[in-house]
Amino acid sequence: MKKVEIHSLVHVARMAANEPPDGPRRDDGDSESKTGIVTKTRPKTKKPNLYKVLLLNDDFTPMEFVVLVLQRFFNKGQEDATRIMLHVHHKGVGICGVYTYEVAETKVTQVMDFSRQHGHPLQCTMEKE
Ligand code: TYC
Repeated sequence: MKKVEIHSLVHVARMAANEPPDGPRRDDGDSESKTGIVTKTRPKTKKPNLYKVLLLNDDFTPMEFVVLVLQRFFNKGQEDATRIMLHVHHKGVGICGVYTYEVAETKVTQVMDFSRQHGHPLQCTMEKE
């Protein structure tokens, strides 16, 4: 009769119960019992890089135009848009929103194009958080 170590039996029992050798885990819903295919489920937790979109103050762009920009491109209401515009007016720079790279880049382009089309020197830029 072949000698079998107790811990090997535990290992085999866990395999039979479809548990990993180091103890039970939650069922991953991959139906290994149905398909015979073993997969690993690992939650994807990588956070995207985020970018602040900034408005810069100048002496010429009308306040109402800046408020319109904040409403149109940054989905701000009248009150928030006015607050951000006045912040930029007084401090020189302010945050319109925080977005992933491609969204931030699109917002900057939209604001720069819109401002130029209306003959205003309003500047918009982005910066990594
Ligand atoms: N300083 C401008 C004025 O007095 C208003 C303004 C606010 C301009 C914010 C740009 O990003 C800006 N008309």
